[in-house]
Amino acid sequence: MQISAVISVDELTRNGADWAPLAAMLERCRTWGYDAVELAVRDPARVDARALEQALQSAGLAVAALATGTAYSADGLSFTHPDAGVRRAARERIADHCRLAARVGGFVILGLVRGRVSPGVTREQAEAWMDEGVAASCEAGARAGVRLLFEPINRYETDLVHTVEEGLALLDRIRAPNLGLLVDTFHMNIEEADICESLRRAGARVHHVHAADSNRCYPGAGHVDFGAVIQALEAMGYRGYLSAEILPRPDLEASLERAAANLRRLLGRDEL
Ligand code: LER
Ligand code: MN
Repeated sequence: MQISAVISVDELTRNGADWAPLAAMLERCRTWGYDAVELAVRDPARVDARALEQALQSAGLAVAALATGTAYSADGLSFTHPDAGVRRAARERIADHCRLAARVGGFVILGLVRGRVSPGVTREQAEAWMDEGVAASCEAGARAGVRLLFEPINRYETDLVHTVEEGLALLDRIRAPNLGLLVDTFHMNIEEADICESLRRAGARVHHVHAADSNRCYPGAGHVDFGAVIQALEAMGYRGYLSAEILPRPDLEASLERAAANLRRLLGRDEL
C-alpha cells in the first residue's frame, strides 16, 4: 500500500497564476514520504496541463487521483441538478477531468458532483439522473483510457449513496468495467456499523481509500482504528493508495506531515 496527499491545484497555483507554491508543496510531500498526490481540480480547462506535468515530474510524484468536488461546491455543477443544462455541464466537466487524467495519471473521482435531491424533484428522478451522469462519465473515461471512482459520502453532505452497500448497488446498476469504489474512513465512521466488515464486503471493488480520522483531521487525531483498517485492507489484498484527505489543522503542512508519519508507521514503512 502506498500513501498519497490531497492537495488543491487551484489554491496552490493561485488559480494558475503562480506555480511556485504548488512546486514547493510537491517537494514537501516527497520529503514527508508521500508516494503520490491526489489533485483537487475545479476546472481542467483552466489548468496548464504541461506546467502540471512538469511540476509532477520534477517532484518525482505520481498522481493517485483527480478530485472533482469543487466543480460542485464552487461552480454548482451536479448530475442531479433540475436544470438539464447544468447536468450536461457537469458531465462535460467530468469528461474534461478524464482528459486531464489521461495526461497526468490517476483515477477521476465522482463524489460530491452527484449532487443532492433538489426541492421539487423525486428521489427516483434524482437517482436516475445520478446514474445517467455516472454512466456518461464512465463512457468519457473509457474513451480517454481512464478509470473512475464512486465515493459513498455521509448523510450530512449528500442525500444520495451514503454507505458502501449503496455504493456497491450503484456499481451493480452501472456495470462499467472502469468504475470502482472509493471508500473514505471519515464517512465510514459515520455511516457503517463496522468499518472493517464493510471493507471486507466490498473486497476487490475498493480501488482507492481516503484516510481521514473521525474528526476529518489527520489519521491519529481522532478515534478511527487505522491499525485495524490497514489490517483489513491488507487481508483483502488491497494494493492501492491511502490518500490523506484531511482538514488543514493545525495547518496544511503540519497536518500532511503528521498524516504521512502516522500512516507510514502503521504500514511498517517508518524509514524515509
Ligand atoms: C470528498 O472526497 C469527500 O470526502 C467529501 O467529504 C468532501 O467534502
Ligand atoms: Mn473523501
